[in-house]
Amino acid sequence: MTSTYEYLINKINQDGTLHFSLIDPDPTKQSPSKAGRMALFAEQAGTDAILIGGSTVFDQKFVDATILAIKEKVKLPIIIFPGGVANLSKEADAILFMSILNSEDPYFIVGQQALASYTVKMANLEILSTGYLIVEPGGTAGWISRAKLLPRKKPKLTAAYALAAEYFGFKFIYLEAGSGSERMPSEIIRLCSSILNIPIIVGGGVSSKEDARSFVEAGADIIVMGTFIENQILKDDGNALKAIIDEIKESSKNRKKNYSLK
Ligand code: 1GP
Repeated sequence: MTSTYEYLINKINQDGTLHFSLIDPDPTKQSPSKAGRMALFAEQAGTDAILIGGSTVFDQKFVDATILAIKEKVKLPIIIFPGGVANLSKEADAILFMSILNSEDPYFIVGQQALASYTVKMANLEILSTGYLIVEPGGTAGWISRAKLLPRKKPKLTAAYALAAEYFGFKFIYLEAGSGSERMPSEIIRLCSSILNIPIIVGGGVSSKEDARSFVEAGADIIVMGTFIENQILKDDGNALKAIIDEIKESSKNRKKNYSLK
């Protein structure tokens, strides 16, 4: 059986930039069944994987219930994008096992990961090790994780952290501007893309075809959208999302990336 990692790398190499739909399992946002419908529309719109995560999840049972409801509706890989130790579930296919490399607090760099590691092992989740970098303005993720936010106007600083992360052996880099925030400057993505040999995930504030196209052109390998999906997808059955994903696929189809499996 193909691993989630192989699926992602092969798809990036063959198709170009991928799209991930982020669904927050926080029950104050939506019920599990509503999350299932959101995922179904996202799948029909052409998304490549479902991310499950949020900064304010405090009980694993919501994560389990949300994933089970989504699994009833879609065939896509379901990947945990943990906001903290409670954001785990054995029902997922894989987890972005992340270190927030520019946090000032070791708890967010390796502490909570160590505390969660036995649970992750027992859950038999596939590990997608990810160096997570939070750039200004950083949003809730930046505030909670005590990040020393990377400056928007100094791309070289983010790129230096990203390169160090690759040298440490992380399989992915996640450039985060903060959910619902001003989106990542293209210059940062461009510089990282020019020096890294691992895929770049970018998220925060993507809400239009123009945003998506500029990220593709800068070299993003995976574009994550959460807030837009949360606000829009049940209103138009995923039509607006489909237009953005079509733009991603169209603008990245001729680019050539050839990542090797690590
Ligand atoms: C959050 O980058 C993601 O980590 C998604 O951000 O909610 O702004 O799409 P948005």
